[in-house]
Amino acid sequence: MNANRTLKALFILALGGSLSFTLACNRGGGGGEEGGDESGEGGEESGEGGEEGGEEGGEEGGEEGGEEAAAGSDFDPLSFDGAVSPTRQASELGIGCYGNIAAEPSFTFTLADAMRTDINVTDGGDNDLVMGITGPGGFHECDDDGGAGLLPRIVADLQAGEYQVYVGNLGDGDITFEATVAEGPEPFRIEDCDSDKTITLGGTVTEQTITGNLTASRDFQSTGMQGFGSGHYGPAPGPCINVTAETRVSFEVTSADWDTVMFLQAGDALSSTYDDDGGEGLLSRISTTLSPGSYALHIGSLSQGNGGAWTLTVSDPLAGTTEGTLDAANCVELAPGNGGFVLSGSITGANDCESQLGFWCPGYIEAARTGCVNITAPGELELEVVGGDFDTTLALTGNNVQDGNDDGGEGVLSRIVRSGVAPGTYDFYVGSFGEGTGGDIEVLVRVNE
Ligand SMILES: [Ca+2]
Ligand SMILES: [Ca+2]
Ligand SMILES: [Ca+2]
Repeated sequence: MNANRTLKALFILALGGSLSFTLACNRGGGGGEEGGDESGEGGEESGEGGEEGGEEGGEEGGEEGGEEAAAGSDFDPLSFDGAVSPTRQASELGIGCYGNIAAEPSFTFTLADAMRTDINVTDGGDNDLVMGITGPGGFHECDDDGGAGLLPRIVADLQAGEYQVYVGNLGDGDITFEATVAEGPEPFRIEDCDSDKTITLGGTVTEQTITGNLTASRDFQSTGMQGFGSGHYGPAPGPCINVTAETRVSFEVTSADWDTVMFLQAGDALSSTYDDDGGEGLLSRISTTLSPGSYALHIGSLSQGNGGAWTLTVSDPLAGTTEGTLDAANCVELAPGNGGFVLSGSITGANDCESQLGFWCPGYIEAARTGCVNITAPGELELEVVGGDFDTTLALTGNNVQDGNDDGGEGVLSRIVRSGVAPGTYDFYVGSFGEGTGGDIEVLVRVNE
């Protein structure tokens, strides 16, 4: 039973907020954790784990409040059950929390060490349960339907400390529940990528499409990089990417009927890239320059429970373009399918963009436009800073269009894509996020069908 790793998990059974029982639970052994009960006022549990252990029958070695669970692969799942009479909105816990919960936590648990934690709740019935968890440092996370059916599930990388779990009802009726707290699934490993979908890049890119299927993204699989690559990924790994020479490449989800996210996993978080809506609508796109090495690409869902068929287009983002020079005095003529241009020049950001142009745009720009495009037929206008070693910004104006962007391109570079752009003349301004800074830039201008 490993008493030296006993978790003191206090369990609050709140009935109408006026009566509660505090139960001590042991980790280990599975099932039957609930010891005797003691009545008390709600809210006393915080920070007082295990006091008056003598009253908590049925537990072993649980008297020492300081005992906590050990993290690691030998973590034994914890079980809880209870009832909740919702009295307040879960939104009081923080952003992203829905439904109704009780005043007090449904149960609490303490982690001795950081651990990827998997919390599941069920009522064995038809209620649309929700769950929220709060913890050290103002941590909170909530879920509605991340588990099976309408049940919530939270998988999170939790640091050591005490956590309060609130089980609730998306509606407002009383509920009973059973819950488990276990070690979460392993993070993605690059070497587990889908070798049947290997993308090999050797300096140049031949356009290709790859199809796949995100099955049941409610089977949440964290990317394993906390606060990074957020989303809900399926149990199946994404394509392998094998880079043999530095390559500029674009990965774009060109077909999916849900709000995709995409995570390009490199060996560490700094080298990895995440995108939500860089593609068309809510679809994802990552345009980047990859150094030789192994990568994995994960296509997931921003929301839990979504999924289905996806199509990924892999291409050279600059394919078919013609090199040119940025010229504020003359407009570049663009038509759908003419390939577009990569224009070179330099800027120094002096004037606040929003003040100068009169609409929202980030950073600092020059008094004169950086360049201009004359579109001769309707299409999708693509404007992207594809070269620059500083934090660029971008503004587009003309013909009833006003748009700004900071980091829509690669890294801190900028990108604006607008579909259904009418023929006419448009000015663009490349700026610098920092006042008075700048440097050499390359700007892609293109109109797509
Ligand atoms: Ca739910
Ligand atoms: Ca998205
Ligand atoms: Ca930027």
